[in-house]
Amino acid sequence: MTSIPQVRSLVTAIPGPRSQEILKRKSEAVSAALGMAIPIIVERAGGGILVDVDGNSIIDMGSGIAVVSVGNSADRVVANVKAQVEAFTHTCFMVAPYLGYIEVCEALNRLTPGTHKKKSILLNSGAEALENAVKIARSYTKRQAIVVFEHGYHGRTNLTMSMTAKNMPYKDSFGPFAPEVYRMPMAYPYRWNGGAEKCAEEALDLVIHKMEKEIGAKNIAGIVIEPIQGEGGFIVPPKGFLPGLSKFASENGILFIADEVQTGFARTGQMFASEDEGIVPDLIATAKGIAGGLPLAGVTGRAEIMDAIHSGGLGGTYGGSPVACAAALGAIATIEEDNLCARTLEIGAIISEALNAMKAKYSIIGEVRGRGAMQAIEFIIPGSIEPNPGVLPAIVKFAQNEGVLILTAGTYGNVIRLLPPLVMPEHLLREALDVLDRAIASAI
Ligand code: PLZ
Repeated sequence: MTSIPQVRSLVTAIPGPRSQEILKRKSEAVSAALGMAIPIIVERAGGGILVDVDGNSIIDMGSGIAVVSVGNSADRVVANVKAQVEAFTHTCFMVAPYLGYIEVCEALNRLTPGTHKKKSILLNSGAEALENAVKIARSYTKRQAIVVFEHGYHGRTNLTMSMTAKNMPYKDSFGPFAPEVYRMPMAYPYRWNGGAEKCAEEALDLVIHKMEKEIGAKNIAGIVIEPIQGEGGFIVPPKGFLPGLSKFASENGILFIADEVQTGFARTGQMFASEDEGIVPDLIATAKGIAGGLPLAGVTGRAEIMDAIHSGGLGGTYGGSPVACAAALGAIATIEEDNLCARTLEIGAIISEALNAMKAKYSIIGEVRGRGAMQAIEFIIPGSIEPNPGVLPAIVKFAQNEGVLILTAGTYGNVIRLLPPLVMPEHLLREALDVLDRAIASAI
């Protein structure tokens, strides 16, 4: 267990004087293009707590954007990383291979949905995983079109930025964008014209119709979708939408590519969110929660697809770094041995009950949605479904001033999302939810 006391405690205002000093240096040294969710400088972190340089202990409801699901500096991650850096730090897997990379691929092949023969490659980031999934899909199918969705997020490289839906801040002024990326309407029940029921009835047919008429099914290499959209605002499509897309893909020689970068590794209460409706993706992109905070990502897929690429066609200097692989083996062991999927369901029940109670009290809450330890609140102008991004800064600030870090999301910037570490003690979780409740009350 972490040595950091699992208590929320503020000894200065946020930011405290030492954080302020260092944040001044940040403004001098670091590009202004980088955002910052909370104005503190972190010194240590563990379990559900971030400790800043002023000695404030803040409840972490973001996990570094769904990364430290096993907690910061989790025991097995730390032990494996220490042993690995002492043994060796880098050879480049394509130059001189090592066991850790192979063991992470074995774990991915075993844990991802489907009992068919699978193979994997490892990369450094979620975006790089998506880039590679697209390369593999195009090479395997000998087709070029890639289908993505409104509100989707896939990264910040040129191709993945092109696949990402939202202009500001991800794309604005950064064009030209990659060709052969086609965006389909997303089955977004809350905002579907006519409501959630109509969404369940109409969305799949509409998307299939558009793919057939506007792209041509035989030109499509892959359909890329997050089973629950992350940055887009934790949008959960209605039951049947993902299985319908997957079926359309397999009937038309299209690869179904699940972007489980944010939803993967127990975040939603199952190892992968695709499992919820029994989806077996042809390719699955993973990152974030895979390695307890070290940069690592993977693409896992049907062996015949993964092996169809010419020799030397995939790779990179650092992909599957031995240190990141050691961390991943520690993180995966933690998830499996400590039953974090089951724990996530308990966390999810607590969050869902609290958020729904808030929804009943506050008319600025339009919808509460998500699954497991990935749940969100969408804020609206009362009496309408008009997005209400204006209330977020005050809510976030109130929470920060009370020692709780919460993240925002959403195409309309009107969503608060909760992504606590899956090892967060229950009392901290309940405290954070109580602070959020008071934060919303204060913002009305
Ligand atoms: N696919 C579904 O959520 C990363 C982005 C943070 P990288 N999401 C956090 C930001 O503002 O840059 C993400 C994701 C999904 C792909 C990615 C990209 O993963 O590791 O950030 O490249």
